[in-house]
Amino acid sequence: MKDCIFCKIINGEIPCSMVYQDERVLAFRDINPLAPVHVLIVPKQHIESAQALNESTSQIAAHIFSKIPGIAKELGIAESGYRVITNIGKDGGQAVPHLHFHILGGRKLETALG
Ligand code: DGP
Repeated sequence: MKDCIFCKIINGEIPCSMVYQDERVLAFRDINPLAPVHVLIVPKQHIESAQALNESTSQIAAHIFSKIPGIAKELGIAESGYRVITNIGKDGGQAVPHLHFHILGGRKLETALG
C-alpha cells in the first residue's frame, strides 16, 4: 500500500529497529515505547486491521501468534510476562491502519485495559 507507514518499513523505505523477520512477518521496536520492551509484529501483506481478517487471511494471525513466544524469549520477557494488544479502528485507538500486534513488557503493566 503506497501511503502506509508500515508497508514503507517492510519494504525498507523507512528504517526500523528490527527484532525478527521471516517471509511473512516483520517485528520491530515501536518508535514511541510505552514500556521498556515495546515491539510491533506486522504481516508483510497489507491487511488493514484485525477487523479485515477472514477465513483466507486469518492464517497470518496464527503465524504471528506462533512466533510471539520465541520473540518474547529473545526479548527476555517470556518468564516475567508481557501483553499482546491489537487496536482496531477509531474507538480502538488504531493510529496506523496496517494490522499490528503490540508486544509490551519489561515492567509490571497497568491492569486497566479500557
Ligand atoms: P496503534 O495506535 O495501535 O495504531 O499503534 C501504532 C504504533 O506504531 C504506535 O505505538 C507508534 C508506532 N509507529 C508509528 N510510526 C512508526 C514508525 O515510523 N516507526 C516505528 N518503529 N513505529 C511507529
